[in-house]
Amino acid sequence: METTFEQLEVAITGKIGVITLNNPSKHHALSTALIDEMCAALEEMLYRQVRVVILRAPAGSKVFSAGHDVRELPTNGRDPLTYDDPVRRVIRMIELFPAPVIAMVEGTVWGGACELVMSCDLIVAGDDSTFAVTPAKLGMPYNISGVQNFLNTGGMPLCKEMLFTAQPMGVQRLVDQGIVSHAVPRAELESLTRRMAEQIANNSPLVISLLKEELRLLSASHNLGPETFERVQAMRRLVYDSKDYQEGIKAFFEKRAPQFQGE
Ligand code: YXS
Repeated sequence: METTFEQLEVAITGKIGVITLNNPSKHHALSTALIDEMCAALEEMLYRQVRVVILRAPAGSKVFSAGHDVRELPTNGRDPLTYDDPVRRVIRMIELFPAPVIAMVEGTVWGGACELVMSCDLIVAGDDSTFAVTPAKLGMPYNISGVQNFLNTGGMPLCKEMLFTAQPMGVQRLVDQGIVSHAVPRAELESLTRRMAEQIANNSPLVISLLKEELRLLSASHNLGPETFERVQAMRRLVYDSKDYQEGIKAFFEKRAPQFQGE
């Protein structure tokens, strides 16, 4: 393989590609550098015509990914989650990737990493994994396509509970909602994922690619008019211009609970 990766391990064996997050000192936070590498790895896999991609953290990880790299979030009144945000870029790439991407989750998943995992086609997880969707804890004006992604994966009540409480949720709740396909002891996770990947890889790649696109189009078919979109953008702007947003980021770095005033 020609591309070199520093924040990932990338392997292609036969028809199966594996991307392993590899920045443990920052708990695999989704920095621009890491996401750029993920996009490059997916490009390579597209070129090599892999039929399934497995996205994982190193075996035994305590944290699957800590989410957006908080150090890269702007605090100068600019929108922190624009269309070109790195996490959004890779999520679009996964959605459009013409073969299934399986998220194999070990450990805790935070913030933007939850959306990344949920944008994968299938999720299998260790039975001790947890998922925390954190914008309300960080004062973050989450964007409408991201919220739609959460909603598309699970039911409205669970989606609201995750978004409003921002607390880690045990994987079994997500299995019950059909968001996670299987939660198994960590020792069984890799063999289960491999088995599933091989079953997919042996099927017709053309049909799977067609089904994936059909499902994507059907699940994204909630059109918003320009006026509604602009109204939501105005609400988001109020959030990223707020003192609470500054407080959320400040509290993160000071390792304390944020004190939100609603202004
Ligand atoms: O102090 P050093 O330099 O060693 O760095 C520490 C942490 O600052 C760093 N780190 C991060 N750096 C950037 N972005 C992050 N998201 C991030 N998370 C961690 O990694 C080093 C080790 O972290 P430390 O000491 O806290 O480790 P720990 O084992 O005590 O705790 C592990 C975690 C995962 C429980 C803890 O690091 C944590 O709570 N991380 C933040 C999780 C989180 O709230 N993520 C959401 C990020 S914002 C986001 O994704 C969205 C935009 S949103 O929230 O809207 O969905």
